[in-house]
Amino acid sequence: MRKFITCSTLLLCTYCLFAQKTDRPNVLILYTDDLGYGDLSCNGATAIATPNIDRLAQNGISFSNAHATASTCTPSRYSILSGRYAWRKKGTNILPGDANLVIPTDITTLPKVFQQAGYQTGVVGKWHLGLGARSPIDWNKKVTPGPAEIGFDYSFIFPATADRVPTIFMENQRTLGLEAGDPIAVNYQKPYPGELTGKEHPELLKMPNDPNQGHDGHINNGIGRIGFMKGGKRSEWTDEELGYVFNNKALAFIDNSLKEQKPFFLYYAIHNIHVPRMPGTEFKGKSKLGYRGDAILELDHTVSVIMKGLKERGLLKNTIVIFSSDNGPVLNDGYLDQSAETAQQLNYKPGGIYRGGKYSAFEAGTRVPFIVQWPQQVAAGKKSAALVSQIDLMASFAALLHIKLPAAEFTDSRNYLSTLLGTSAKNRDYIIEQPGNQQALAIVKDGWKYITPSNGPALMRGVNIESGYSKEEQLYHLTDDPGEQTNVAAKYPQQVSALKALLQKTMAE
Ligand code: NG6
Ligand code: CA
Repeated sequence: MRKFITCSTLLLCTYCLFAQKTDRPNVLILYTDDLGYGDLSCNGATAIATPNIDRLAQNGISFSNAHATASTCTPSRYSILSGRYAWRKKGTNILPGDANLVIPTDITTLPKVFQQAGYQTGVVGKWHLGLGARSPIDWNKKVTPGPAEIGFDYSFIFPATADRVPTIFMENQRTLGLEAGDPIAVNYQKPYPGELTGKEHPELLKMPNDPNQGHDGHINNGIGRIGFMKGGKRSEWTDEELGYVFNNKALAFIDNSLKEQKPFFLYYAIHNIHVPRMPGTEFKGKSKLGYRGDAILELDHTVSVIMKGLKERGLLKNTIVIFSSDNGPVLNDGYLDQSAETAQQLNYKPGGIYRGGKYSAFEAGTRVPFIVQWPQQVAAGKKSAALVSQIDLMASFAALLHIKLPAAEFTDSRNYLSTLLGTSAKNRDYIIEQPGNQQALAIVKDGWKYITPSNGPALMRGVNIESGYSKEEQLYHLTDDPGEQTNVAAKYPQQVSALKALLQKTMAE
């Protein structure tokens, strides 16, 4: 077996020659968590600088009307990986950390498309799509089905969110660092006798939770979490190491695919900037925006580490890098980390000009940063206002790689490759946006947006975000009113009927 060489100058080595092949570019999705459209300096933020992410935009194409399918995590991730709207399937809303896998193992998925094209596929970072097929999950054994069964050759993940138990890493679906004699047990109902909780022992917490929002169960690393856990003491992570560990695992996966002489598809689901925001110590206090801002700086650093890693391996030119987020921004999502206060002082708008945020039916819920860099094919410094959705990555990459999606299998994914690569300005016909409230949906077409009537408070108190829920029908003319200030449903009843009919038709498909 040949020894792998990491190089920046040996342009004639086999690996670099292989790396420069154009028919099967490497694909890296940098999928961030809860990052708002307005959280990047290239999208207008002034209170924070994100030079490394901005550089991606300068070297590629940046979209101003790109959407996750939902304004929360699990449904957006379900869609990007399966090419299907999550509202079609029950049980795909925000999952507890002990939920079972929600993506069926017998359907075509984004990573399976890459596998069919001969790629090495991997996921590193946050999972939050459930694991196993039976409850309770035995965390002390290999847990299947999981990433491997939906198309990832390699996985290095934490199971749910950083604020949910179990607070462990899993490599290829096995808990890392588990010791015999200290088995892990997890539940979301009641504490284990003898285990200290944040609720009873706030004096043990290094970051206070917001008492109105829970996060006062199991304590790991001085931070209260949602849910209860015992055992596995030496397998629990330290929040400050997450960025470092995931970056190393992402680069190690890339090295391994080079060794295998295969192109890679890496879905790097970056844990930042979800709560609890407890960035690496070197980033603490470095921004003007509390730990949320510090987490953005750490995220920007992650992008620099990964991009430098690609460059050193001679992979920059022929790797498609996609940078995006799973849903819009939230300031107070359960911990008192000064994010809301500092944002108010600096009049900082993480959603940019868009209304609402995470969980919301308003635009800031799903309109997220979206950048595509591919030096070999995509012109640098482009901007696109085309309507695009993460749900289309599956069909678009299938088209790029000449993989035929099974005609008999239903998906919502469509081929918009030319728009994504900037050679066309073609909009997606329409998109459907799913807020946290399962009763509501929104549809956007030709600059108009209709939100279905639903129950629910107009202001989500805990997180202090406008929900976009109303018992009235809502219609916004996004082209003239991107901030969704004026409901024009009464003025344009025909638009309302047309959008409503299209939504109903899609839901019936
Ligand atoms: C909510 C949590 C929030 C966050 C979110 C999931 C409460 C009160 N809030 O239920 O802190 O964990 O779920 O975020 O429990 S997401 O980005 O993974 O969708
Ligand atoms: Ca999220």
